[in-house]
Amino acid sequence: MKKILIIGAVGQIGSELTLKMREIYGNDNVVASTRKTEPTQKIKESGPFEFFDVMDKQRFNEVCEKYKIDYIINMAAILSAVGEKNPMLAWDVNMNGLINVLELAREKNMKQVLIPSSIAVFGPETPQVNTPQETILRPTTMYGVTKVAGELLGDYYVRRFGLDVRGLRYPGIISHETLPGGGTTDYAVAIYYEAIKEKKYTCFVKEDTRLPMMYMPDCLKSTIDLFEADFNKLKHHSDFNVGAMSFSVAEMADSIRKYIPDFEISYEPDFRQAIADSWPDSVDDSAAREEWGWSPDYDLDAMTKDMLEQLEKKLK
Ligand code: AKB
Repeated sequence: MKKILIIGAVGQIGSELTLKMREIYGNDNVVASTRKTEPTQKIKESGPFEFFDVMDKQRFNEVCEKYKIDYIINMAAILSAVGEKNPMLAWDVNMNGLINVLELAREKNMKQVLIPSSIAVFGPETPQVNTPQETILRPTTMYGVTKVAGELLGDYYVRRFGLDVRGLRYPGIISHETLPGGGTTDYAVAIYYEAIKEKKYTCFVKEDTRLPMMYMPDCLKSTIDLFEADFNKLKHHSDFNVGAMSFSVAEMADSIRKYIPDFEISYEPDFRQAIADSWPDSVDDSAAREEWGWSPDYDLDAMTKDMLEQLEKKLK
């Protein structure tokens, strides 16, 4: 049986991934960890949980020994907006944390490391529409710089040490369980919360800002499908484009108005506009489709319907 450690298990994706993987691989086989944020009762009660800082290699090693970990999923990261406020923190967590994960996995002959990347690897010189798998990677954020370096390091460990490292470039992820923290695409979550609470939302990017996005069920599916993929069939490793949908903020507002006709939106762009403008509108994910069968389930309207239904129950 696989023994899986999820680092960053209290964040937006980590919290849902932990519960989903416990369902699939057995509660005791999925260890959740975080640096200091208190986990939810669901995470604490459904399986093993450890507090540790990925920068503390000795303690990290102790946790891996204790549970005989042979698979690591590293969800810990400082995202784009917080990373621009504190670039050195982003470098420290995203790079020094990552190198500890890769080194420990190499030293302990682990079976697999999965490290998410992001559309933040792209920059203003990258083709914006249907962005190819292989293209110009010149990001303008520290988060993007660390994600490009992470992809290169992951592929280096595959080539140089034969370690099985995998990663996918997440678009903006939309979900209703745990709020995202510090990203540029956070508006695409906040808009639904505010639609239910206030029937209005002031967006920090302009109405025609269009980005690739994905609903959480597809995010979990893509992560677990890549985790399960046959290594011998992979031609790429740490950098798979994964697409699901692509829409502007105005199109999101129209989709919400199908369910909340008097929803109002206004715009006050801030520093995150420049970050959003440097990222693609949509991505070409044919490598993920060919190499491990990627195919998303949700489009904008299906996601809007489900988000509003779930948040209605949660917030009212
Ligand atoms: C962010 O906005 O920083 C993240 C991402 C696209 O990786 N959600």
